[in-house]
Amino acid sequence: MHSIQAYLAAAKADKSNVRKVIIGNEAADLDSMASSLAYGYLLNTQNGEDVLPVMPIARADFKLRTEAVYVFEEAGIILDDVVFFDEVDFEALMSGGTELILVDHNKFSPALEKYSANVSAILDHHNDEGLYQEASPRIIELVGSTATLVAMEFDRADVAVEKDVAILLAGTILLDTVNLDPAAGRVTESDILVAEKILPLCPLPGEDFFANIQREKFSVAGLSTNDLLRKDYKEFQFETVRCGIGSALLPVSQWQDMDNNLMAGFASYAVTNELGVLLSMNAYTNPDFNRDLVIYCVDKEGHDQLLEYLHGSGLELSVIEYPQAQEGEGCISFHCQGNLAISRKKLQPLLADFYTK
Ligand SMILES: [Mn+2]
Repeated sequence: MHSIQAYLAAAKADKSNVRKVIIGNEAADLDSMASSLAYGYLLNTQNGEDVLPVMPIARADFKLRTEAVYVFEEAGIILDDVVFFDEVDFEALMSGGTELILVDHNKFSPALEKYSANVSAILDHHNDEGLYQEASPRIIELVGSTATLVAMEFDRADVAVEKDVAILLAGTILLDTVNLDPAAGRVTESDILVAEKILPLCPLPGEDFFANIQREKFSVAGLSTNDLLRKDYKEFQFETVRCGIGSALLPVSQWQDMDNNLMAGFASYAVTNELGVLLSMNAYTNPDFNRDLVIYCVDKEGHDQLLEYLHGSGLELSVIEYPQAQEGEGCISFHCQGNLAISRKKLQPLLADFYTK
């Protein structure tokens, strides 16, 4: 039987001779990964094409994409047969003329821009950046999820969507469109039409499947402090100060229960990434939406100056007491952030102002 699993195993076995690579965007979200697997399978089924989906993330980081771990598992995907970015010699493939199919983006990240000449096809739902005009097909439609466009390609090619592909695509569409809810402003007519066709092929009703995916997305079970910091992480260089900001989806109090020496975890993360400042913006719903902020600096003076500045910047911080003694280099403090409107996007320019004055 030609299953997606059989396809992946065969594609992996032949990975160094592959003629086409499919890759999603650098955020490596479920849409990027599931769409590349399903689209590769379609091209292979349709005309025996020698095409390899490559996950745009290192294998060790995949476990941080907890919703993808869950959906892949439901679809019966064996991770050993999936190829991750650190498992191919991308440079060698590209210089050997391997074609690139982009899914879930239509413009390369700066790191991959040099391979622009290899782009041969695009399937995406972001704004069209107008690049790679010779790509064929070049399908860019502003639907809720690339997975919807992949499902439409199955239709066009008259290839049946089997249960495993249905799970991958439907799970992605539900996540991306917030369970097809018009109030979330993501879902389009195409997403709904596709979902109506493929959801009945999934073992769980849409409602339950979505609830599970959502629960897995926010699950922090089994993640270390290092994992929680790197799961959704951005780095900024402000003059001479290198600043990292993580975004963890749990309350500080819960994190303190999971790790009784957060100082050590933050300090070692800062050393590894050569940071002067490491912040964690914690966002969670309990049952209302809340924010907490962790501030770590390599020196106490820097910490106190930054805290004073943030107090004057409208974050409405109040201290969360920390029960355990902290051991390690540097200075750490924990706060409840009363001003919920200040996200990482808004904090970044405030920090830029502070460090470049
Ligand atoms: Mn997407």
